[in-house]
Amino acid sequence: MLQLGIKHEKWMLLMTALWVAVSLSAQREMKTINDGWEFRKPADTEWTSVNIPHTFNLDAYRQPNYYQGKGLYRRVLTLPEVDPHRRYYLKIDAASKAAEVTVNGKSAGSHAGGYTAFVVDVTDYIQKENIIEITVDNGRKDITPISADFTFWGGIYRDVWLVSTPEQHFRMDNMGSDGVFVSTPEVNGQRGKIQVKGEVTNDAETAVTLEVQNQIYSPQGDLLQTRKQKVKLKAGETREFGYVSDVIANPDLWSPETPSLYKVKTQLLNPKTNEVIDEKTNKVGFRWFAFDGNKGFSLNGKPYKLRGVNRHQDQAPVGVALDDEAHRRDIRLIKELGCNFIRISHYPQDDAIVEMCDELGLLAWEEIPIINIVPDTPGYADNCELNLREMIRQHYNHPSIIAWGYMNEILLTVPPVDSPEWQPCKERTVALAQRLEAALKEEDSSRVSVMAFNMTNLYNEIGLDLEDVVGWNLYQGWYVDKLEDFNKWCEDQHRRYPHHPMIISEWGAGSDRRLHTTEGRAFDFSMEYQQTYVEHYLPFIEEKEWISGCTYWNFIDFNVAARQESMPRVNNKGLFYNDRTHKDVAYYFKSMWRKDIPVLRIASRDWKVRVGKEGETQQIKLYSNLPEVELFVNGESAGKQATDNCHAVFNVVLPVGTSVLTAQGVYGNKPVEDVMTIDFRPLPDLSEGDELAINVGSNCFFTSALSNLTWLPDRPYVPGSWGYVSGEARSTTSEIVNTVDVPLYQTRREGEFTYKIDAPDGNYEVELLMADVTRPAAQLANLLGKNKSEETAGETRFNIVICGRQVETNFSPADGGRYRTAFKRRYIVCNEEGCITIALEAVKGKPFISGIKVRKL
Ligand code: GCB
Ligand code: CA
Repeated sequence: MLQLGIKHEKWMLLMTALWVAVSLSAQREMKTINDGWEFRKPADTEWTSVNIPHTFNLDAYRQPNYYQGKGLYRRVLTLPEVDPHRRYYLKIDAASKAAEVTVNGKSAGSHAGGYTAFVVDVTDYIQKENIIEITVDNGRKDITPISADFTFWGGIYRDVWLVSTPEQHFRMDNMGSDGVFVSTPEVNGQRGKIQVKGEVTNDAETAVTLEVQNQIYSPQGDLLQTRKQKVKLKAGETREFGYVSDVIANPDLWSPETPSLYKVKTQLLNPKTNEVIDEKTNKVGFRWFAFDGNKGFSLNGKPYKLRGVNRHQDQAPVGVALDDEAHRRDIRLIKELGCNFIRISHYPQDDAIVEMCDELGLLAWEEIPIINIVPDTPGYADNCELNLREMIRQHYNHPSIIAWGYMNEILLTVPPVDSPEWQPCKERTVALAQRLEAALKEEDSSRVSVMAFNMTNLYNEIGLDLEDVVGWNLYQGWYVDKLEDFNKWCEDQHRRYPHHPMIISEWGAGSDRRLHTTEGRAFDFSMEYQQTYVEHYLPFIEEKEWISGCTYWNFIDFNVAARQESMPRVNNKGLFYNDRTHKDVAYYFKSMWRKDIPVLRIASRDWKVRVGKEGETQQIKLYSNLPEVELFVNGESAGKQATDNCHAVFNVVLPVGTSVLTAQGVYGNKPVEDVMTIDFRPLPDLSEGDELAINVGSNCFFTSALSNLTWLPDRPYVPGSWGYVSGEARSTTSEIVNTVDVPLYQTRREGEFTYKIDAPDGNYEVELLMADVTRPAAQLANLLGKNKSEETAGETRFNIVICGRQVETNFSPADGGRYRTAFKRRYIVCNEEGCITIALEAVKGKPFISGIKVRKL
């Protein structure tokens, strides 16, 4: 029996004392309440069951004008009891772009900003049975971003926490932060000190005296120092505390190579019982850094090149509703590439991201999304400042962060400088920059401020060069100019502004796995041009010590509902596909940036079906960090080559059929190998029933993901073969609808021309592909006018004559308003001349064709 040996009253007393002790010492409790929510849009009558993270914008995968407006969430929350001596909070890690929270029908709080966390004190509203309602709105124009090259996903797409604390606790209403801030006011190779600052709140109706205890642990887990301080709090009072540790001698320094983390445990204690009332543990890295206009970046006193990528946060099919493990997976991938740096672009991201940066060792630039233009909208600037301060307070304790950013390409869509709207716009922009720069420094003088410029010197001329470090977003050889103009731009800026440290914060080229070529060009979206582009930029960045470093644009192919190009709704400049599989160029970066492991990769990995003349050589590129590589085709050596700029190109003849390509090299004394198979197919033989498919107007092979048929690049006619006679190759970036083979229709030949295909006499099926793009769709400003050249005046009408028979008369591909709409027509024709001729005769405008397919019957 329980009472055995104890008198009943005594036992009761003991139990009561125990219960009191337990209830007083019960610390902060945190749990997610991500499950069991319901969602609807205002216009919906039905609620649907959802889990958080959630976004209501999966429509951004299907259409440019995705839903921007309100989204309603609700959930029942049942508590076993409500303790009158505890405080209750909801912590929402992100709700885009704004949120209003009600508990049991009463308004409990609201928030402006879609990328930072916020805490709502619900103590006054909470009961055992509750209905929590959160209304979000991603359509607000007073909250940044309002214009940018990514989708403004709406929803509660990061965790929702229920937090409860005793009546005394670290401050809970400090902009979504933990209320405890750690830093290293002194740090060098010999000495380091840790500072802890914070605030304690007493929500009780009586005064209390408490203790704040700070304990420092080494990276190995040994307790190094303990310090206690008394805090006296009146009823309802919030008070600061602060302390600087004793010297830690010869601290283990934090760096990407050695991400050593000390730990500071900050506890709120009941001085009488020593019980823990509240507790926060933060990780601290001892590191220091500097940026210099001439010498570049240095870490812990040594020159250090920043090597990184920009990271967007979406992944199909869930948009931005990613679980923490997906975020952590990304940081692992980035680290594995050899990066030591990341630009968390263009907005604050999940805590899981920054935590992983601390732990795996990635220096970080984090920013708020003020992009393209500063609007003249009431409240906008205030919200920007709020979001900046929130970001800094929420991620202040992360040693990985070295830079805070607040504007990206803020002059991209401003009115022309000679228009009357320019002056007020300029003043507004500069004023906001000055305001944010001051707020940033007030919040955190231990990090640098950054801003990303695009390709104009206007930034320097109007006073937007106020930040510590400038990020240049440069796309020469893509949106504008030639590859070499990138070098010129950097050199010119360095010459004119030698004291302004510089990071190449964006540079990139798009690529589409269906497009391949041996003559890559800007905007052909071939995998090969992306290779050429990065191979040009990176050595220059590496070589110039005055370039502090770079972040490639972008880590992944990411969703932009309004983007068109070869993969509508995708910005395909990624080093990785959106599903996080590597593109070829990822191996180039890895070869350049990792020397601790062997890297060897046969490139153009997606080009698995190659079509060509038998006996014709094929280019095979290897990416590698090895000095020498060898390629074997079906076991036979195609020679050894020294690598240059981390690659080597072999010209090999592939036999018809499947070939095994083996790349080999030696790392240390370990053999390294990479293998792929290529299916080589001879040019189609019409007499054998093959289909001849031509990607008219394009330099690229296009392999349809549906049929696997390869469309061959366009070429001039030579007897015994096929090709065009005259005409002009043209292309568009406009989206083409009613097809998945978009790139086929985005390139065309235009003018009065003839296509000739030498072929044995007989009956043929000739298919013509077309899409009228004379009225291009409105495009993103980021394309910098790349679509302007598309416009041709008026309507297009022409006749089509195949093998002497007029198959279309006064024909208009846009009939019925079919602009930017793919279609194909098949004609049965009889070839009696040993050559199929397709002739276009203009009636009005310029005739054109986008693709031709021929099959013998
Ligand atoms: C930029 C923007 C970025 C775009 C990128 C592009 O300069 O900062 O948001 O996605 O260019 O790909 O056009
Ligand atoms: Ca084409």
